[in-house]
Amino acid sequence: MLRIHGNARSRAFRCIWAAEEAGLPYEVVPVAFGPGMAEAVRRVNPNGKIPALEDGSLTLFESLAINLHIAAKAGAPLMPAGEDASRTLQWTLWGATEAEPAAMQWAYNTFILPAEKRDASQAAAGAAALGQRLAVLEAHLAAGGPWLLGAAYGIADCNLAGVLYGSWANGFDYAPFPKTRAWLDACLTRPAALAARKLREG
Ligand SMILES: N[C@@H](CCC(=O)N[C@@H](CS)C(=O)NCC(=O)O)C(=O)O
Repeated sequence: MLRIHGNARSRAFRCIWAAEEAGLPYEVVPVAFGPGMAEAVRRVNPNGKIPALEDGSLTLFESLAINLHIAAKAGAPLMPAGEDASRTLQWTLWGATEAEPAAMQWAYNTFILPAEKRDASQAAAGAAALGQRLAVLEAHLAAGGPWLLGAAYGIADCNLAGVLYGSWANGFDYAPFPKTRAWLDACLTRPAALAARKLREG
């Protein structure tokens, strides 16, 4: 049994989604935001953040690493073999290091921080940085698709769409990126995504 520590309004959303895609039994060990959260989870995540995963004797932190683990347990097509395994790592790391910092800069200054703490110039800088990355993704999807690795949906799609979910759900302008928009729509309306979104969005 996968034990996902966190809550669906956190990055645990991604892991719930991955567990749903994998069709593996899982439970969410609820961890609420607020004072004491870090101490409550430090046993399973020394960073004091959520999510964390327990799977038997294994404990893992980092949402996207957790998802790679879940997909590896499920096997292909969620975690493909050979060169597509390397492409899966590429898009997952690109999501974490290229797309996510830009998306979060936009998100913090658009809807996460209280209104009086938002900085419009930071939001614009985040949007511009995210747009640069999305242009790369757009060209990739225009050359192939419908999924990141071609014909089969995989954990690379779940991971990158999970990173972009906050911008997709909160009004980022995807109009200049129609292929990306269509791909995100397809990812985030899969039955597994809808199950995770139900926990997050109510
Ligand atoms: N890179 C980490 C980020 C984890 C993270 O920042 N989680 C947030 C919730 S989405 C958190 O625990 N924040 C509480 C804090 O930073 O104190 C991951 O993807 O798992």
